[in-house]
Amino acid sequence: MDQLYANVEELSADCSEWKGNIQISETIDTNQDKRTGPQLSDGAFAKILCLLCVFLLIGLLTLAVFFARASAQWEAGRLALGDSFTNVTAELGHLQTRYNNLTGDREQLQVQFDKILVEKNDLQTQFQVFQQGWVNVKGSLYYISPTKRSWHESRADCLWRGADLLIINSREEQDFAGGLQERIWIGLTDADTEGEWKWVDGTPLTESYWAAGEPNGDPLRKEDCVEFKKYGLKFSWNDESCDLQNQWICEKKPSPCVG
Ligand code: MMA
Ligand code: CA
Repeated sequence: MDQLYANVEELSADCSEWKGNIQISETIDTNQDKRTGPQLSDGAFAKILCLLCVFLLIGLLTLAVFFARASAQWEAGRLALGDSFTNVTAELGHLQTRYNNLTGDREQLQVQFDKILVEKNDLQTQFQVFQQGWVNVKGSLYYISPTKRSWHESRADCLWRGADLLIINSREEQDFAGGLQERIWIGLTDADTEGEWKWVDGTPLTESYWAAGEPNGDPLRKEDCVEFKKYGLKFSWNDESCDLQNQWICEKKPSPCVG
């Protein structure tokens, strides 16, 4: 028990000491508040204000430099953009010119293409005609038979081909048929009226190339049809029996080219 009282007293003594300390420190703190707070001197305040002004000035100068640099960069950028715009405009002009030229070229090529297409179709038609045995000479098509038949069978073949036996109405045609160097039937006959020679289209004979002594109209042979016989000569025709087996020549005008 005595020990207990002794401890309490000891604690009480410690507490008193601690309280004393607190009071001292409170006194010290109170004294400090009175020194640093409201009692800032005018000189110190002016110094701080001056310092703030210096910082502000430095800040303003920094901003001014930054603004000047940004402005210069912006101006440079604007000029570069202007140059780019000028270049792009010039390039656009060149491209427009090139486009116009190419359009002109394309139109010319289209015209050429159309012409070539027409020529190709024409050649194709001619080739087909040639394959069928026709040759084109000065605007007329001629078919020379590879075989021999009578005059009437020969004419029937020409009609079947959409043509008729050759009617000679120019010196060129006479020379062309004479140049074939064969006995060949042409579209001339006097079968309707003896001695009255007519072409197969019904027109009368005006320009003739009879061989010497022809037409002799041999009554025994009933010579009502005309052939090339003396083919090496300008005057080469002979009247012959229509039943003789000869080659023949058909003639027709080319049909207009379609497509
Ligand atoms: C053949 C015959 C006739 C022709 C004479 C020409 C013999 O008959 O082709 O038509 O007139 O030859 O000599
Ligand atoms: Ca004769």
